[in-house]
Amino acid sequence: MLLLSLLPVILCVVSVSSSGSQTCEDTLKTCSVIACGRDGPKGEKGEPGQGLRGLQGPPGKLGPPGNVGMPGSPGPKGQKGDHGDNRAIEVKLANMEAEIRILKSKLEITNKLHAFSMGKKSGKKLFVTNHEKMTFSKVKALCTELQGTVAIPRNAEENKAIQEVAKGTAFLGITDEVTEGQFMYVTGGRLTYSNWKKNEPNDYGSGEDCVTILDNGLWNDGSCQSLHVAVCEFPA
Ligand code: MAN
Ligand code: CA
Ligand code: CA
Repeated sequence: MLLLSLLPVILCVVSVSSSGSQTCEDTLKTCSVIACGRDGPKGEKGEPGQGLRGLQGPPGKLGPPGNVGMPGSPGPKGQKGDHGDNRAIEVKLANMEAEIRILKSKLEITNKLHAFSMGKKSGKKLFVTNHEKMTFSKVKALCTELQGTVAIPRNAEENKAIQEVAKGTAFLGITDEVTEGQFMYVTGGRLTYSNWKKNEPNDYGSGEDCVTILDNGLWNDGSCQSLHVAVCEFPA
């Protein structure tokens, strides 16, 4: 029926050829009726149409969280913190102070007991010996180490005390080493008391510059290199 209605129109017959320049579309411009051959290759996608755009749809669903990023650069230095807790050290200090108080009172008792055992009398100097015999310089060094001095009798009472402690010839803290014939205390000063034996001091032989107390309590000048009992004195 359609074919019959088109009959009066000029019939164009186009043979399709791949090499021919005239296409079926070109022919369409000049012929009202076309009888094309086999289908040509598919044309390129056309431009979007000019129709009205639909409204924008709702936002999609939230995507999955991304990977953990790299660590950032260090922040600025903070302010200085508070002082630490000193309570532990304060407790330790209090304990140590309590311990020192206990030790002090124990030492006081120990010192009293020691003085008592040494025959110490209140207000009197203490004379002590280990009964060892040695040169005068050794006696000086020993007494100094014990924070004492070589025994010096300043009166008859002290002379007797030293005599009783020594129980033999002992060095006294007196010499004429500086000026011959001028006896001085090792602690300084000239003699204020003496108890020389008859005919002493005589600076016998090649010289005698040290002073000894004999077992009878009398004094003799003797060699500082001789060995005699060491007696030290400690203040009253
Ligand atoms: C005698 C006396 C003393 C002297 C001694 C030395 O006892 O001459 O004066 O100091 O000998 O050993
Ligand atoms: Ca002398
Ligand atoms: Ca002498």
